[in-house]
Amino acid sequence: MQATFHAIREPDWPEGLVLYPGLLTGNSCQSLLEAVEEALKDAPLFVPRMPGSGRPFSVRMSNFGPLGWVSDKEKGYRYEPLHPVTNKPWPEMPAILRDLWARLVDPRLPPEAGLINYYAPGARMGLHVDADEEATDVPILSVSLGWTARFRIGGLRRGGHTLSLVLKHGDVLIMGGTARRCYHGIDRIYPESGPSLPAAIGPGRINITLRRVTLP
Ligand code: MD3
Ligand code: FE
Repeated sequence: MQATFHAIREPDWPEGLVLYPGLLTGNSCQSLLEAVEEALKDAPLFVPRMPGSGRPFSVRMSNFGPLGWVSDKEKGYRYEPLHPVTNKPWPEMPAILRDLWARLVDPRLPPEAGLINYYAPGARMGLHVDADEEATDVPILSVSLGWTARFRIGGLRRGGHTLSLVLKHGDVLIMGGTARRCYHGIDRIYPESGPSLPAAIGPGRINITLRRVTLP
């Protein structure tokens, strides 16, 4: 797993945003994708819906860990211990993700949710802030797999200037400090721009975000 380990921070980026390009090597990505494929047999991708309108997200989701992020028309965004369709506990967090978190975020406070986002060709995620966690000051760690994405991040308010970053297979991104509270989203996925995902998942991109949800 120890690949480049070159943290990138740029002066025009929000404070607390750190990119580790290609931190996960080919083999680690491969075993992580196998863990995702295995998890999805037990906890299939579900279609999250906007609170109120019930409009579906284009991204499909599942989770690892004791808590999973879910959203539906009636109850909105929240963390739940059970899968919304199967009503079973989420699959265990893979060791590779727990280790990555211990190294880059906090060895003593484990992540509780590992949100799996699947972007089929054409899927996107609009600008939003992640604010459903009680542990608002603990960084979020993201791992990108498969096709490359254009990630956009702005400031603390909607409508300010934004900058875009390219997230590739094996990239790890940490959002701590100010960045943790910034608007962000995924504009587009570049077709065929990275390794294929397992056939059981489909073409496109997987992003896994590790989150601490509750306060210790
Ligand atoms: C910046 N996911 O799941 S990961 C999300 O690629 C989400 O699927 C995107 O935004 C994806 O909520 C982006 C990088 C990321 C995650 C959380 C952040 C960037 C963030 C929280 C605050 C600021
Ligand atoms: Fe987010």
